[in-house]
Amino acid sequence: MKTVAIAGTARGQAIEDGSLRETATRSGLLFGSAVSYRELQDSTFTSLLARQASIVVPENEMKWERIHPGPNRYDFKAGDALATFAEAHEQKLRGHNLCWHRQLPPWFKQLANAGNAQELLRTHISEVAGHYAGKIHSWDVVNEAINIEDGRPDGLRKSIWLELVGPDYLAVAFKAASAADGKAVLTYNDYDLEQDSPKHEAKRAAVLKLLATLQSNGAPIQALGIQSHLKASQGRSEWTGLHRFLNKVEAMKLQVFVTELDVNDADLPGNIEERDRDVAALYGDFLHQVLQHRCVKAVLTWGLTDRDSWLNSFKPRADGLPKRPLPFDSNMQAKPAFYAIQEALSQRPRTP
Ligand code: 9MR
Repeated sequence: MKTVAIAGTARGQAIEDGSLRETATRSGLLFGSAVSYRELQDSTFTSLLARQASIVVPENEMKWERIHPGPNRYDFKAGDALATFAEAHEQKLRGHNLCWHRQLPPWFKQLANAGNAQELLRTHISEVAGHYAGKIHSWDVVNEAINIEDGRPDGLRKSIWLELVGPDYLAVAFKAASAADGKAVLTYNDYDLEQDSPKHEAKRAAVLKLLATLQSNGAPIQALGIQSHLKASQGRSEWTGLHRFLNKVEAMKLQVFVTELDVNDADLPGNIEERDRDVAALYGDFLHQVLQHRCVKAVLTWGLTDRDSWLNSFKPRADGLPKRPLPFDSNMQAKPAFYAIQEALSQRPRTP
């Protein structure tokens, strides 16, 4: 791995007053993070969020199971709370997400069938995107539709949507989102697109095909979200595949958002200084690379502090130590990752 992020730590400390929000703004970028409704109740956290983020996204609160708990019942309370916070702090708001195979409510699985699924999808999108119309910077319209392991030639995941609606469900979702909210940047969002590995290369190829198919079917898609859940143990990378991929996405006239960035330190030794250094180095290296591409307009981490990272509840370290995947630690103090992000944002090449 390059030493750039380590140098960034030293230099970063001299400019620690610059928040990530301000630094991103100076480079013509948005920086922000995913937020949970629980975090929004914590005033120490919300001061940090207001200062550091110019864009926010609800971690779970706009997903089907939360926002559409009954066939004819919508619950906008938690999503509205974040929308109000974002407005009060002049932050942009991402919507996540309108169509996914996970976090569907129990009623959906009982009620949905091949005869009504398309209509259920359209109605949901019309209600939810309609409710937030005018307030959303960008919607993740479809999330994680590719799964190479499922073995289909087009790479599409054998999801409940594919099963009940067929491959057209993606175009249906994008058209419904566009009808409900003509202003939001309509985005396709997926993971495993970053590394120089055969697995990620196959996924990049399938995503490119998917984007091209959507465009040729007249689906109103304007952006790609690369989730960027990175692993600190992945080792050195030239990011060759990612560069080629982003050039192609840019040629398709799509914007790109880094939507869910974090660095999983699962396989690093326990020592905190070493771990923080390696996590920061990967943040710095990755962002220096992707921010060379003019199509990349926003960077969001999946959470702001280690305290609330999904990685700590879902996939604990083998030694039981808490993971440290985000720019702020559990006491909301900036970590080396903060300075690495700050430096990468500040070095974004200027728009000509
Ligand atoms: O961070 C989210 C976690 O709280 C949820 O329980 C989980 C359920 O699937 O989803 C997590 O967020 C995911 C996001 O919505 C889509 N990309 C992967 C994220 C991490 O799993």
